[in-house]
Amino acid sequence: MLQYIRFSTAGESHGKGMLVIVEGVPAGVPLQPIDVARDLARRQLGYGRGGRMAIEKDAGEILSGVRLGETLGSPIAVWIRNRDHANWEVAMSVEPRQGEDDESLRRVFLPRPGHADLVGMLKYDRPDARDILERASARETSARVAAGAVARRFLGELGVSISSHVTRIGPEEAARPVEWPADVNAVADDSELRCLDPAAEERMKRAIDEAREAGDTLGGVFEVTAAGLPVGLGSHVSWDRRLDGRIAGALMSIQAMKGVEIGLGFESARRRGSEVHDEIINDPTSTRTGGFSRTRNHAGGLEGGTTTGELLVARVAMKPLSSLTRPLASVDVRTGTAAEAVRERSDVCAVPAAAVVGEAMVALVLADAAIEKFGGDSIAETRLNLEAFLARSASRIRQPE
Ligand code: EPS
Repeated sequence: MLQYIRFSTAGESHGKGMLVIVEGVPAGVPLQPIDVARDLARRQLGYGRGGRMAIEKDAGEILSGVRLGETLGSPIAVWIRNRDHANWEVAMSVEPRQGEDDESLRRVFLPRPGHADLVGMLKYDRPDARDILERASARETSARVAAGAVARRFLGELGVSISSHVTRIGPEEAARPVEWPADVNAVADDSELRCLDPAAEERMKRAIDEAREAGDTLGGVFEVTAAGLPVGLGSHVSWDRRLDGRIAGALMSIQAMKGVEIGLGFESARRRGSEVHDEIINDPTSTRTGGFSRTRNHAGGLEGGTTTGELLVARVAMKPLSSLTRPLASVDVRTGTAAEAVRERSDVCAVPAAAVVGEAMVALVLADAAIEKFGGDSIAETRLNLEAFLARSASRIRQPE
């Protein structure tokens, strides 16, 4: 499917830095360095992160596509420097290095189970797993978050806001809030685990401490929500325009993600239809939903691959990180003999950071779907088209006799 807002990232974890180019954002979107820096800083947080985050101070430098605080409609490039590169200049040198040994080049011959190390070495015919793991690293998500910050700013101009929170770390699950906060991110950003349940958060932190002491790692589940969406993004007409698939694909593309649920998700497979589907009521005041609303939101804001205008809800399962300080069994690829996998410095748990990356990926998909639906070379044009569509939907509504 043609993408209207596209982005590409480049960069290795311990190379010079990460670069992202975002194309297709209309002109006139207010965008300042702080918009990017704020999300990059949020991605660096979270209880359970390792030593690397003390080194990096990601802010991102906007290189193009923005002038005097507004987008120009041209490609937006953002550069994120890797401060840690100063410690890796030999091992990550672009030029060949003569006379260096395996240790100074930080070559890796002991692939980690669960990581891209082994399949990447085989696929790309590389003798050194460093050639693979540097790009497979979730450091790349910093570039996605920079792109997502641009998409978020664009969506903000259309009245759409995106939040995330963590619902599970390993065995510990958060209770759903009795009263849902008006601004989920305002509450989640104040929590070390982006968790809305303070009691569960304490248990989660203990679980992370225990995993760290055991030389192990923990995964979890986070939820991304998008509020203020208009009805009609995505489409039922072709498989690749269905928004459920586009959102799930984007979220599953994040390193270490193993599952995505929309709305009630897997639970809907256990229930009868009458206990799943959200009944429709006439609601002329609710313009974003086309003048109708629902008694509940099991659909998670999507029906027929199209937004309903209700809250979009996607939950994502993250596996435990595959760099363990107490390594699993592997094979030395030089000799074929059994050996422990390499010990790489890493995080014990990165679910809160992954939630911020999830926000970015959802923002990028929704921004793309918004341009697909409303077009516009300027944000003013996009907004006019959105308003005209909603006015047209409202004009169709019949008041009950
Ligand atoms: C990562 C390993 C760790 C993480 C890194 C992802 O890096 P290092 O090997 O330098 O300790 O800190 O995440 C980031 C650098 C980041 O910015 O999120 C990995 O192997 O995927």
